[in-house]
Amino acid sequence: MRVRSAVFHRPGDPLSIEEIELDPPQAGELLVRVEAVGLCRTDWHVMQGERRVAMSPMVLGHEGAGVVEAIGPGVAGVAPGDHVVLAFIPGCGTCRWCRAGREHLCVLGPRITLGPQVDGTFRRRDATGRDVGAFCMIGAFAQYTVVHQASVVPIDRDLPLDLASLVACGVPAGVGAARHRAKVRPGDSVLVVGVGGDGMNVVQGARLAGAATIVAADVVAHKLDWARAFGATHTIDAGREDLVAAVHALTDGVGVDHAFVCIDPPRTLLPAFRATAKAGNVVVTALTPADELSLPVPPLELVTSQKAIMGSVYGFASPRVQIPELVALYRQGAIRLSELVTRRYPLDAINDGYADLIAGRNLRGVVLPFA
Ligand code: CXF
Ligand code: ZN
Repeated sequence: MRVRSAVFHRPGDPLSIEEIELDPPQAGELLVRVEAVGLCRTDWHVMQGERRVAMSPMVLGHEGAGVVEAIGPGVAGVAPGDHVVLAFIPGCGTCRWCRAGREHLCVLGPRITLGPQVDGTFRRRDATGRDVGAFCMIGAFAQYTVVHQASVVPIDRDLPLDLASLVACGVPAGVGAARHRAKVRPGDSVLVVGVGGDGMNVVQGARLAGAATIVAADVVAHKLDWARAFGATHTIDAGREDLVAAVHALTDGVGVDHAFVCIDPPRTLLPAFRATAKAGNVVVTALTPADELSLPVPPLELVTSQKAIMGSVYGFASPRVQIPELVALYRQGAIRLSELVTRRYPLDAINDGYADLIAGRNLRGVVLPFA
C-alpha cells in the first residue's frame, strides 16, 4: 500500500512528506494505523546529523500509538482492533536481558538506528524502488507502519491515542529515570536540569516517588511555570542565576540527593554534578552527539564526593512492564498526560512542529497523521 510518510534524506534538511510503498506484515509483524506520534528531540538529533543513522532515506518517528489493522503469520497475543503503543526498543524475549525482564537492554537495542526490520529486510520502498528504513524499527511518522510484535505493547482501548503516544518515550524516560534509575525515595531532594519532554516527566516521577524538594532549572521561563504545575517546588532560571549557588542556597549548602541532566550534557553535567550532595546520584537522560568523547567531570571530586554518575534509557525499565503501569497511574490521577501536549499537527506540518520544539514553544507536539 502507498502510505504518506515524513522521510529523512540528509542531515540539515527538513523531513520530506512523501508517499512510500509499504509491504504487508511478514512473519511476526503487524500493520498498525498510526493515530498519534510525538515529536521527540531524538528524531531532531537525527535530522541534524547529531545522532547518526546507518542509511537514508528513513522514516523517522518513534513515539507512536495506533490501532492494529492486520497481523502476519505467527503473531500471538495481539489482534486486529487492538490499541498499541510502539516501543522504541524491541524486546526479542530470548536474550539474557529480556529473560531477566530488562527489555530496555535487549540485544536488538543497538540495531534501532540501522533501518531494516527486526529480520534484517525492508518493508518500505520509495518511488524509484529504493529501500527505505524505519527509525527504531518503527518509522511512526506515517499514516501506517509495519512493525515486529517485539515492538508493540497492547493498551486499554479507552485511552485516547494522542495521550497513549506519550507513554511510548518521554513519559517512561522521565518518570522511570526518577523511579527506577535514581530510585528517588520519599523526602528526597531532586534537581532537574532541562524541563522539556524528558525533564518534565522526571519532575512528575520525582513527585510520584514522594520527593520533598524538586528543583526545576531551565533557560526558558515559561517552562519553569509549567514545571511548577507538574510538581516542582522551586525553580531556577539557569540563564540568569548560577545553578550551583542557587541549589546550595535551597539545600542548606548540601546539594540535592539526585540530579537529572535532561539537556545538553556537555554543558550541564558539571553544574549538575556540583549541585549534588555527597554520595548522591547524577542521572543523564539526554543524548550527546556520538563523536563527543568526554564529559567534564573532575576526577578528584568524583572520588572524594563518592557520587554516582549513571545513564538512563527508557526509564531503566522494560517498556512492556512500564507502559501499562503508566497508563494505570494516569487513570488514578497520579501522573499527568494531557497537560504535556502543547500543540497538535497534521503530518504535513511536522517541520513546523519541530520548529516549535526547538524555539521552546512546545513541551510536546503531537502529530495526528489522519488529521
Ligand atoms: C532514544 C534513546 C537512546 C537511543 C536512541 C533512542 N530514544 C528516544 O528518545
Ligand atoms: Zn524519544
